[in-house]
Amino acid sequence: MEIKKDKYSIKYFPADITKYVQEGQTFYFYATDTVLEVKVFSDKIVRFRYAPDGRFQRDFSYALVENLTIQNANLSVYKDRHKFDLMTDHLVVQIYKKSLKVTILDRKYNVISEDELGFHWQHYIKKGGKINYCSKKIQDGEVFFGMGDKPMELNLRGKRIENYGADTYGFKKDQDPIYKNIPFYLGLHHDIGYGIFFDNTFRSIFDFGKEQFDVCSFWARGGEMNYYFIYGPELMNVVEQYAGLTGTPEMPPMWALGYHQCKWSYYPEKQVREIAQEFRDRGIPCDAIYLDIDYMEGFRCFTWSKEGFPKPAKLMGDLAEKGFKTIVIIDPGIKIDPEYWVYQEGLKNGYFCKRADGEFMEGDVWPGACNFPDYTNPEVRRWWSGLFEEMIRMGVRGVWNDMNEPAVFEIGTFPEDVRHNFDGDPCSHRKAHNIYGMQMARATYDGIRKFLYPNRPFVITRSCYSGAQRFSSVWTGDNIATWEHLWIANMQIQRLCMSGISFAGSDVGGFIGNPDGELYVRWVQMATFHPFIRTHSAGNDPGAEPQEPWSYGSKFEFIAKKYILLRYQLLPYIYTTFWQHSTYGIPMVRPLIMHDQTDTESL
Ligand code: NBV
Repeated sequence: MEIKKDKYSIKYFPADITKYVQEGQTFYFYATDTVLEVKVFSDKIVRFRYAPDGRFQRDFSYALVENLTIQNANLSVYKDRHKFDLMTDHLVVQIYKKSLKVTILDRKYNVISEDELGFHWQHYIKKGGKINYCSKKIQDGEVFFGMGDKPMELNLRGKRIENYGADTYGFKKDQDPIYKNIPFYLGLHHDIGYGIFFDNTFRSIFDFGKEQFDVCSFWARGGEMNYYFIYGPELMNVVEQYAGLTGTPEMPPMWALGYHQCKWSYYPEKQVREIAQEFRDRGIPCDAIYLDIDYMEGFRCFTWSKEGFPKPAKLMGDLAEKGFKTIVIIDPGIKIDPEYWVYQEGLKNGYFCKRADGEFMEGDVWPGACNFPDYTNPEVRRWWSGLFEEMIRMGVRGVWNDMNEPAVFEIGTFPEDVRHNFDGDPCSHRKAHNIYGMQMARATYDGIRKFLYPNRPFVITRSCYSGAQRFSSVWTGDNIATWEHLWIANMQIQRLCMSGISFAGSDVGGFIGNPDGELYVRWVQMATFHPFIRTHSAGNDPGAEPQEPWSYGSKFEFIAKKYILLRYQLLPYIYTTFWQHSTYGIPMVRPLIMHDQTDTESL
């Protein structure tokens, strides 16, 4: 029987260029129905955007800094029978008439990046829109880095990576996706480093030579093929320029770089006080103590447990006197409870996400059945940021955003039909999923920043998209107390730093399970040199042992203390490193490859 290929499984390719138009630093190449827009952002940054049916979508990005300025590039254009050469002071961008293929070279005509099939697409009849692909040749000896928090070897060559953030309790080495969505990678070959930032919030996939040894491709199930090419040639320079596009954090308060202590959960307040006192009695510096979900009344955000934390302002005041900042957790799930003011406000104003047919998005999380604010709506973000006023007045000094992949019990995350405002261009969850956590962190940051002024804000988030570093620090989620996870955490922090997110740390000692004294102190030693250092553990788990610097006997306490003290000795240096990061986008932790990129084995 003859199998007919239906039009939806066919991959389509652009036709040949028939005309081109230049408008300043932007070029349009027309190939029958397909248009390629090439926008030169600087001598080293070029954006490629494809409209397969001739119509571009809204040019909107959550990732880019506001008011991104386009730098004047010294541009010239040459044409021959086969192609157009767009020249800047650093690059030669060749657009081939055939199928809109792109090759990018340096000014010595070394190939940096060369399309294999280049841009092509498939109709996505099941869900709507198109699956937009781009494939490039892998150059001899090429290695790949970046992509956020992936818990694997630094070099991604031979791997396939996916971005669709997930709540991945006890994630394993090589598990993918996990919490974060950073569609940015760096390539390095022949001592030439470059970056590709694929600014598409749909589920995206990157294949670094797994399917075909010598082909690197990336695609997304919706949206547009819209990517930035960033030329180094130094990897350091690529990361700096990526930071120029997606931003860097403001300077944090100095205390945020000190040692932090956390547990799920210190409860009731008596235990918080005891832990704080232990630190002071033992002369172990500690700047922040965290309250996990049990500080709330029935897990209702912005409330306090009457039993466990009857006088929160007094507690936080007393902690402040001892030199501790109090950080509280806030999740996105708002308990469906007609008596609860946050729920009432959200409901009255229509701030919660709805399903396609108009019902509210309802899902179980810690408080039981919940609705979820639509942080992609600017009005919702304003409301959410206002909710922090009272907390700050009472003494909260930082906020911890968890479960914002978003996580929902039983079903994992929101169903794809859930609707979002997406800053005025409504869409389904397929498009908003990867930026949900980032927009939550943004709204949280706006509130903390406003109400803490003139003090500096501190926010930490589990999920994020490119650009979230402007608003928040991150941690790597629910890791495990094993030696392998110690290694994983070190890879994740280096990878995050290369991916524009420097203010990052892991749960010291491991969240799940109990480390022994040696593993715990090794973790403290490592985290001493990570931008963010916080011990955290699932203390509520059956069989969980205490996880504080003194929990493993005096020998290990001595070592943990020694390193925490070293951290404080290094604070001026770490603070300066943060300043370099904040000002120039220089990563705070730099893998060896960033110092000697001629040696691709030096990882
Ligand atoms: O709020 C409880 C935990 C938190 O301690 C942890 O850091 C988060 O990653 N949270 C996850 C929810 C429960 C995890 C099983």
